[in-house]
Amino acid sequence: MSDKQPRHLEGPVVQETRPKLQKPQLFKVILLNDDYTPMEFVVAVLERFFFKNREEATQIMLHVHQKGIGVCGVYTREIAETKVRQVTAYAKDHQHPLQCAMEPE
Ligand code: TYC
Repeated sequence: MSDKQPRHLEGPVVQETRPKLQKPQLFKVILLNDDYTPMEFVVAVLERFFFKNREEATQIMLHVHQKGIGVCGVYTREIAETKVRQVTAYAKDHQHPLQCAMEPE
């Protein structure tokens, strides 16, 4: 005779659930200053691609203008890559030398 009871007569199965999810690495998308891109164009970029309002966009643009570099936003890798690509293409399209890049947080 089997010494094992049927499953339905045994105690509950308790599964240890320790979430093993990693937080995604984040990247800062940055703008670099230059002498030629019009201030108004940089403000428009910050509104269009980073969803800043006019006031925030102006502050970020002036920060970059004065300090040489500034953060537009922080995103996961693929979003950050897309922002950099979009801004770079948009600037090139308008024949401005505006440089956009990303760096790990
Ligand atoms: N320095 C530019 C000017 O005086 C303005 C500017 C600001 C350009 C920010 C690029 O990322 C930039 N017209």
